[in-house]
Amino acid sequence: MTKSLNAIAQKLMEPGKGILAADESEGTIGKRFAKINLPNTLDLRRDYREMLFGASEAMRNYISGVILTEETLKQEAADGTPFRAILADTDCVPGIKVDRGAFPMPGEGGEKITEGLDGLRQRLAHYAELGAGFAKWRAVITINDIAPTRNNIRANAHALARYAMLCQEAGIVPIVEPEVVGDGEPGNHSMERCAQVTGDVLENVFKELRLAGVDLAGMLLKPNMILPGINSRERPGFEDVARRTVDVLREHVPAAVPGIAFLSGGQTDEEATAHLSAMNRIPNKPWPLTFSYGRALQNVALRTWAGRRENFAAARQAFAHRAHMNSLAALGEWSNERDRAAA
Ligand code: 5MM
Repeated sequence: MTKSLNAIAQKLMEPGKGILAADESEGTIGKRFAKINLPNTLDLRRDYREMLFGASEAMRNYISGVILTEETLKQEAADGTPFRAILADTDCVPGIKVDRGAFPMPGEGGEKITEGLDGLRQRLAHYAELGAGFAKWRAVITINDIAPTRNNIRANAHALARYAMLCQEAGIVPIVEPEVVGDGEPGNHSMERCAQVTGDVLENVFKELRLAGVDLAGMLLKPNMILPGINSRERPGFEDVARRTVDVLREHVPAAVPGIAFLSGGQTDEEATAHLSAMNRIPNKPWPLTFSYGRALQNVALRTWAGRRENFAAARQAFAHRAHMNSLAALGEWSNERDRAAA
C-alpha cells in the first residue's frame, strides 16, 4: 500500500505539472458566480467545471490532478459523459475535498476548526470505489491580536492527522492543507509574523501526523506561502517571499514528504506564478514544489466564460495560458516576458 500511495503522490508531482483546485463548496462557488452576476445553479456549476475539464490540451500538459467536490466527482457533462471519464482521457488523477468546512471555534479570536471526521471512513471507502486517488482537507488558521491560540493550532493539527490516517487506510493520498490565512481581516500582520505562525503550525501538524502513524511518503503538503497580510504595507519582492517560504519549509517539513503543492490564497495570478517560479530557482530543496491553485488558475477563465457555453473556447484558452505559466513556474522557468509573449 505504501508503494502505491507514494506512486500516486509522485504522479501528482510530475515535473511541470500541478493540481487544479476546483473544490469550491456550494457557498464559495456561489460567491464567485455572484461577482459576475450569475445565479448559483446546478447547471451553471456543471457548465463551469465542464469548461475547465474540457480544456484538453492544458489538462493533459500542465495538470496532474483535480480536486473535486462530491457533486462534481459524481457529475456528468451536458452530453452525459462523466467528468471522471473526461479527466481520465487527459490522464488527470481525480481527487476529492472531504472536509465539511471550517466552523467557528468558541473563544474571542474568531478562530475556526474544520469539521468532517464523523463517518469519514465510510465516505472514503465510497470515494475510493468511485476512483478518487487523493483527498484534501483544509484547516484555516487565523492571525489577529489573539489568534492563533495554542488550542486552535493543536485542534486543527489533530483533525488533519486523523483525516490523513483514514485516507491512507482507504488507499487514498491525503493532501494536508494547513492554511495560515493572509487575505482575511484584519490582514495587517507582517511577513515575519506569517513565518512564525506558519512554522509553528507546520511543527504541530507533523508532530500529530507522526503520532497518528501517517506514512509521510504517502501524502502531500498544501501550505500557504510566507507573505505579509493583505492589508499590510510591507511589499516584499518575489525573491524575498521565495527565500523566506523555502526557509520556513526547510525548517519544519521532513524530507520524506514527496511534494509540496501551494495554495494561492488571494494573491494575484501573476504573483502566485512569480513566487512559485522564484522558489523553484532556489537550488537543493528536498522536495519538488508545484501549484495547487484555485483562484490563481481560474480567475480569468471564470470571467471569460461568464456563464455562456459559447464562450467555452475563449475561456479554455485563458485557462490554458495560466496553467502553462504555472507549469513553467513549477520548473522555475517563468518570466514576465514569457507570460506577456504567450498571452
Ligand atoms: C477552491 O477553493 C477551495 C475550497 O474552498 P471552500 O471549501 O471554502 O469552498 C480551497 O480549499 C482551495 O482548494 C485552496 O484554499 C486553494 O485555493 P486558492 O484559491 O487559495 O488557491
